[in-house]
Formats: sequence, C-alpha cells, structure tokens
Amino acid sequence: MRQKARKSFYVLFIFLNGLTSSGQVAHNEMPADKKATRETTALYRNLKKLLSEGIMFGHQDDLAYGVGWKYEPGRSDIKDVTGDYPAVYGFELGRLEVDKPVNLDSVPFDKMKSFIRDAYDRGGVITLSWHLNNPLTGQTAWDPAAGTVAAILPGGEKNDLYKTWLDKVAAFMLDLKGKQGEYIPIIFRPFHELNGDWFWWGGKNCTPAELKQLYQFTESYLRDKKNVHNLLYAYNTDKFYSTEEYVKKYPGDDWVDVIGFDIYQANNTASNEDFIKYSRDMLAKLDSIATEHKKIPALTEFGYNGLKDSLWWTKTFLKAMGPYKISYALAWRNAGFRNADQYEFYAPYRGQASANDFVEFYKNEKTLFQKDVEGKKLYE
Ligand code: BMA
Repeated sequence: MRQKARKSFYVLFIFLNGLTSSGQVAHNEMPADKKATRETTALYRNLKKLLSEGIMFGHQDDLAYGVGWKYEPGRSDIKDVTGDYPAVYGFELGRLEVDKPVNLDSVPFDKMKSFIRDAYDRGGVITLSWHLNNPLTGQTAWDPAAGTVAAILPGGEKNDLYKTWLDKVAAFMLDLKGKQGEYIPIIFRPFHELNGDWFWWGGKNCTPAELKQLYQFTESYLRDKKNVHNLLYAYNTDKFYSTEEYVKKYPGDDWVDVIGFDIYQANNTASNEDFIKYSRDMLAKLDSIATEHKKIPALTEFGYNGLKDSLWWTKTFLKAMGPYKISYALAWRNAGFRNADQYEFYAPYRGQASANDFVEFYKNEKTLFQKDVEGKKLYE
C-alpha cells in the first residue's frame, strides 16, 4: 500500500512537472530542433529555468571592440566598467554569405569564432544575427526590393543561390566547437525586426505566408540537410502594438525557441517615459505570448544611443523591464565616435556619463552577468 501510494505520488509529480506553464521546467522539454545536441538542449532548458532568476545582460560585439579600442585580447567595455563580462554575447554574420573575410561591421569572421569560443568557455550565451544581403539585387539587407522573398523560396529564381548562402552559415556554425569537440550552442536570430519595412524580408515587402515559409525553409535546410543541431531559433519583431501584429508572421511553435523584440530609445532624455511605457506594453504582451506558446521571452536588441542620461540604467531601463520575466536583454554595439556628433554606443565605457549608474545596475539583484551565470552551468 505504502509502496503504491508513493508510486502514484511519483506519477503525479511527473505529470505535473510536464504540465508547467510557468516557473518549473519539464525535464523532457525539447527545443524546436528535436535532434538538438545535448548542450543545446541543456541551454534551452536552463534558459527557461533562469527566467525566474533575472535578466541576463548581453552586448553586441562586446569582445571585438568598444569605444576607442579594437581587438585587445580579453577587453570588453562592460568589463572595463564593472569588472565583469556580460552573460550574453551577440555577433553578426552579415557578408559571410558573399565570402567576405569580415562582416558588415568589419569584424573578421575568424576572430569572431575565437570570441565565441572564449564566451562559451566562460559559460556565457551566444546569439548570432544575420543582416544578409538582398539575394535578388545583390544590394544590402536594407534594399527592400519587391519579390525578394518569393525569389529565394523553393521554385524561385534565387533559391539555389540562397542555398549556397545557407551552406556557408552551416559551415560557420559547425566550425564552432568547445574543448571536448562538442558544438557550441547558438541562439540564431535570422530575419529580425520582421514587422518593419526596412529589410527585404520585413513588413510589407513580403506576405506573412512567404516569411513563414522562408523561416521554415531556412531552418529545415540547416537542420535536416546540413545537420546543424547546435541552434536555438529566435523570432523577433521591432516595436509592435498588438499581439496580432506580433504573431502575424510567426512560423509556428515547432520552429521557434526564443521570442523577442527590438526597441531603441530616441536620442533625448525627454523620451525616457516613452521608452518605459512602450517597453512595458510590449513586455506584457510578450510575456503572455511566451506563456501561451511555452517560449523563452527576450529583449533581442535594445539601446539608447549616446547614453546622455547619467541615471538611465536604474531610472529608465530597469523601470522599463518592470516585473516581467525576460531571459536576456542585448544592448547593441559600441561602435564608437566618428566625430563629436556622430557616434554609436549603447553600453557605457570607462568614464562615460552613465558608467557609475551602470555599476548600480550591475549590482541590482535582477541583472545577471558573467559571474552570476558561470556557476549555473548552462550547457549541462
Ligand atoms: C545597425 C547599426 C549599423 C550596423 C548594423 C549591423 O543597427 O549598428 O551600424 O552596421 O546594425 O550590425
């Protein structure tokens, strides 16, 4: 009797554990790629678990350059300011498809691979975006020529070309290996900001059906044809105003692991309140969508270029994040100054106006950096 009672309790436990909609994570939950490697599956489950612990801070191109420096081994603007590295690292694949040795922001792909290995060795999380050129016109990602998506789908005149581009992405992903020869898991974020009109895959430049098909084609080509099994897939929009708008081009739960959006604050302090309001509106919606679809919510890109408000991190950004569960928030790149009026940086650097406040933000219990995640063993 006792034995039996214990057994049915155990069955009930397994059952409840499998039901989880929030909080607890089922041990058998799998990412979109059912053949994902052990480390990739572990990352997926750990990202879900970590949702209840805080927001991982991420930074694009963090190890490659910062304001006033380039390619100094081990350097990072985040480390210069806090003494610690980010928990998440973003890198960008644009121009890999056309065999350039450097990406569209001049980062050499071979260096990028070694930064990715460093980040992984430290237990950090890596996400890759891809501002791929327009395969129909040969221009940049920002060339919204009509018919581009249709042209690269199966049966389209540029499908073969597009497949050669995916071959290069696959080769890149399969060249990312850890010390034991295991593939390094990557959160791949293709076709980002897909509700905006500025990229050829975005907004009115293709139909929802075309984008969904492109997303699915891309994923199944990498996964099933090229045997790439170290990817989690991120779906992301720009600013959005309704759940309906958010899911309009969603390819389906079987194809997506992470859902997010990108948001930038206009370049003046008067916009702080707007940033807080819009972020919270969108995060509330994202939170419900993530719960309903059992996906990992993230702020896939954010920034306030120039960070002129010395208290922006604690008084605006933390408020904007509200009470929502967010896996990570990725600040965009610290490209630096072209001249006094032309600059691009979204994270502080040593001596920058918001640097002291960023240290407070770093100390806040809600934010997670390298030292907070390394012990979590996200890949086990
Ligand atoms: C944009 C800017 C550009 C950059 C592009 C791709 O938002 O940062 O300078 O080339 O992203 O990384």
